[in-house]
Amino acid sequence: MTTIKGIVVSLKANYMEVEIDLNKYFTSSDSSNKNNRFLCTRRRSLEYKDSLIYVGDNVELDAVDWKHYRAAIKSVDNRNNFFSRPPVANISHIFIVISLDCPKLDYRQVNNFLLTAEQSSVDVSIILTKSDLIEKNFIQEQVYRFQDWGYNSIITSIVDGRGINDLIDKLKSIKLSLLCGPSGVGKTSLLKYILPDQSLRIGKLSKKLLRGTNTTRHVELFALDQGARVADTPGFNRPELLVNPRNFPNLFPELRVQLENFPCKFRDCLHRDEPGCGISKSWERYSLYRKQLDEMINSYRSFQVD
Ligand SMILES: Nc1nc2c(ncn2[C@@H]2O[C@H](COP(=O)(O)OP(=O)(O)O)[C@@H](O)[C@H]2O)c(=O)[nH]1
Ligand SMILES: [Mg+2]
Ligand SMILES: [Zn+2]
Repeated sequence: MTTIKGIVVSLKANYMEVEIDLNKYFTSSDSSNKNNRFLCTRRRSLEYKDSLIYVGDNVELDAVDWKHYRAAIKSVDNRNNFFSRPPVANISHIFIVISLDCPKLDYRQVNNFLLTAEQSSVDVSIILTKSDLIEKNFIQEQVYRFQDWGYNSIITSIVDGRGINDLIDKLKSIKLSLLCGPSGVGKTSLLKYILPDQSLRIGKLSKKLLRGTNTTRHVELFALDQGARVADTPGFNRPELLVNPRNFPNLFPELRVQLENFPCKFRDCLHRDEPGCGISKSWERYSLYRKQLDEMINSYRSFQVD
C-alpha cells in the first residue's frame, strides 16, 4: 500500500483531524463517494519522541481504515515555520484583519498586530472590513496610509459584498493563510461568507463593548480549494512582541527597503540618532518605532547599546 499523506486541520482533545487529497490516491470516480477527513490518533513511537502535532502539519498516516475513516499518525514532516499565536505550522501568508469601524480603527493596535506577524517572516497583508459603515474618502486614506507602511489592503464588507471576490481569488492562490486581528472585526463572518457550508461560529456584537464575543475557541483549517486553506484565529487577539532589539528594524517593511542600500555607517545601527545613520525619519511609524525600541531596550537587560 502506498503511504497516505495529509494535513492536520484540527485538534480535538487527543484526536487530530487530517485531510487527504483523494485525487492523489484514487481516480475521480472512485474518490467521489469517499470522505477525505480522517480522525487520527498518533502512534506510540511519536509520543515517546514527545513530538507535538499542530494544525498545519503535514503528516504520514498508518493503519488507514477506509470504512470508519480512522488512522494513526506515523510521522510529522519538518515544518517551514511555526506561529505560536495561534499555534499553526507551515503558514504561507498572514492577513491582519482590521475593521474600518465598530470597533474603531486603532493604528497602534494595527501596528502591534503587524509587528507580531512580521516576526514569522512570512508575507503579511491587511484586510479592512466593514467598509459599509464608513465613507469612501476615509477608506482611501487608510489604504494609502498602510501602503506607506509597506502593506497592501483588501477592503471588504459582508453587508454589500465588496471585495469578497478579490479576497477569494487571493486566498485561493495561497496554500495556508492565517487571519489574525482583534476580536469583533469580522474574521469569522468573512470566512462564513466565503465558506457558507462550513460550521463557523460568529460572535454577537455586544453593544456595550462594540466587540464580538469570543465564540470561536480552537484553531481549524478550512479548505477553499484543493491546496488552499485558511485558518481563523480564535482567542488570540493580543499581539505579542518577543524580539531582540537588534532584529526590531527588520519588522518594518518601510525601514527594510531603506536598509537594502546599507545607508548607515555602523552595521549595528539602530537608527536612533547614531553617528552616520543614513535612515530618513520622515516615515509615519518612525515615532512608534523609536518609542517601542526604547521600551524594548530598557526591558532587555542583557542587551548593550553601543
Ligand atoms: N456592518 C458590518 N458588520 C460586520 C461585517 N462583518 C462582520 N460584522 C459584524 O461584526 C460582529 C463580529 O463579527 P465576528 O465575525 O464574530 O468577528 P471576529 O471576532 O473577528 O471573528 C458580528 O456582529 C458581525 O455581524 C461587515 O462587513 N459589516
Ligand atoms: Mg471569530
Ligand atoms: Zn541607522
